[in-house]
Amino acid sequence: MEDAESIISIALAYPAKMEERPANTKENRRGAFCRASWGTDYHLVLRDKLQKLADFLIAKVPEAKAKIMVDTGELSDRAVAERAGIGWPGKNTNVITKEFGSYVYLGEMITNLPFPPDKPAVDLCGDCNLCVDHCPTGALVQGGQLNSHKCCFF
Ligand code: B12
Repeated sequence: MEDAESIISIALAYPAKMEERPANTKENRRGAFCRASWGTDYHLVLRDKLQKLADFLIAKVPEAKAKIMVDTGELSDRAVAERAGIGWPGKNTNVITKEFGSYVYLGEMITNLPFPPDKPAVDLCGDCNLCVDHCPTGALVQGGQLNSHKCCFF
């Protein structure tokens, strides 16, 4: 967007606890899916919310333009969220928010509207190293780096 003036950054928390966890028994084996994959695809949920926000902005300011991105856009969602004060870069390599930890999805909207910028968040991790110490595959190294060969993704 040639006349871009600001980026609106959003985070949406996802459920981190299952209310009724099925038991893993010999007769009924269950697998485990990462929390980020539970429920409706987050790309659709965040896009829908950002579209509602864009519609609202355009209703208020008819010349407003909006370009929405969730995960697969041109931008680094974390870099945007960190600069907007949504959270700080955690040692688990995710953006950590004060309210929901790192269990949030990120998305953003580039606009031609000049909004005043927010301040980056303060890093509250300090000496805490729990995520690095407890990563089941030992993929988190040196706080803020991920060894992709060890990540369960691969
Ligand atoms: C590639 C990718 C992956 C890869 C590689 C992940 C990795 N750790 O490198 C794989 C497939 C493994 C992956 C996995 C997951 N991902 Co992913 N992924 C992405 C994607 C598409 C690009 C990230 C990227 O490499 N960017 C390029 C690099 C250069 O930038 P960056 O990592 O964003 O870092 C910037 C800043 O954070 C900062 N920075 C980074 N590290 C550090 C360290 C320090 C010390 C400092 C000061 C700054 C700093 O500098 C960078 C440049 O400005 C983003 C979406 C997007 N478009 O951004 C989602 C994204 C990062 N993933 C996300 C999620 C939810 C996951 C999973 C939890 C999903 C799951 N199924 O479990 C896992 C988490 C694994 C993990 N611990 O990281 C979320 C993270 C949300 C959050 N709270 O931060 C994102 C933002 C998607 C979204 N829109 O919500 N992912």
